Amino acid sequence: MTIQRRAVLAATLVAAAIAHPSAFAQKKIVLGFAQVGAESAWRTANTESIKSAAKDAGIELKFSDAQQKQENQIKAIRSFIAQKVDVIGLSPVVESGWDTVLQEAKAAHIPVILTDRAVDSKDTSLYVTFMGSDFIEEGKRAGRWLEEFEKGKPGPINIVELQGTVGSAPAIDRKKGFADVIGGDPRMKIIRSQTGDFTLAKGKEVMEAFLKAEGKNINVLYAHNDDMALGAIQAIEEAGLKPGVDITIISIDGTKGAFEAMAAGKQNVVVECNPLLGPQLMSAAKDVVAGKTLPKRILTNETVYTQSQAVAALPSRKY
Ligand code: GYE
Repeated sequence: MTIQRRAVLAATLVAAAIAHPSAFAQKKIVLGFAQVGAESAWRTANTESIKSAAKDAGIELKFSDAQQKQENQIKAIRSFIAQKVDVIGLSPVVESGWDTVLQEAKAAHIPVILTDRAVDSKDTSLYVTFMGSDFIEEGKRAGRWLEEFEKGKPGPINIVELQGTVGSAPAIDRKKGFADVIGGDPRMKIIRSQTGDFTLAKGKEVMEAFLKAEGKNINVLYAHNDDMALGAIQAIEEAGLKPGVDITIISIDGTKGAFEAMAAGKQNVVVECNPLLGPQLMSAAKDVVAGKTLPKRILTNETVYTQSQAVAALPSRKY
């Protein structure tokens, strides 16, 4: 090409860009996100993190709240496919029953990123990556803390368990991890175990039933999340007992409510589960659209907080 022809071409392109700026601007990534619901403080923090990270990353977010119902999440995914979004983010309420809709996304060439909770699909090509916590490890951390706390004390140690949503990855795994650790200790016994659906109201209701049935027999409460523990603390106080003293309280998440309960001596320990997954999700969405390969599993870093550590960390707690 001659210098003159190049100059003409460049001038033509500049003129076209001025006439039609949108055609030359980089296309905004559209992310459809199928959220579980708004069942807990963890979930609220997770949703806020996703919304604000999308804004910061310049990603257009189509957000759907499924109110803890799988059928609503499946509907949301189908509508994202119909709208031809670039990427789908999914936090699956339960583990099973996703193959059909994930195959539909795959057939439409829309990549799916799993966040927070896992699916049990055998075909791992149905999603590009799964980012979130190791729930079995969280359950084990709860169990290990209890073993340490009860070291040298005589049994029996009667435990009641408030499980998360039936069929959800965190409920299944947190139950298993905890049982794996305490199972070898003949003093430890789970005397009651029931779902509280990860909500404060149900946690309170089920704890009331446990207290009615067991009276002063209960030594420990293991709750799969903070909200259920906070509901249970109310039930324990209403029954005239001292939470954190008469009944040892263990829960998972590490939200402000649990930290405050620990600072007040009403809860003994919390195993952290980080909900601030938004920035990680946005960078994964960008990578996927850019054609990069992601690791199949992205793990979140977490820790355990005791009462004194909670007091120190409370002022800077973000959720
Ligand atoms: O622990 C609980 C929420 O999936 C890790 O869901 C999440 C769990 C979290 O309702 O509070």
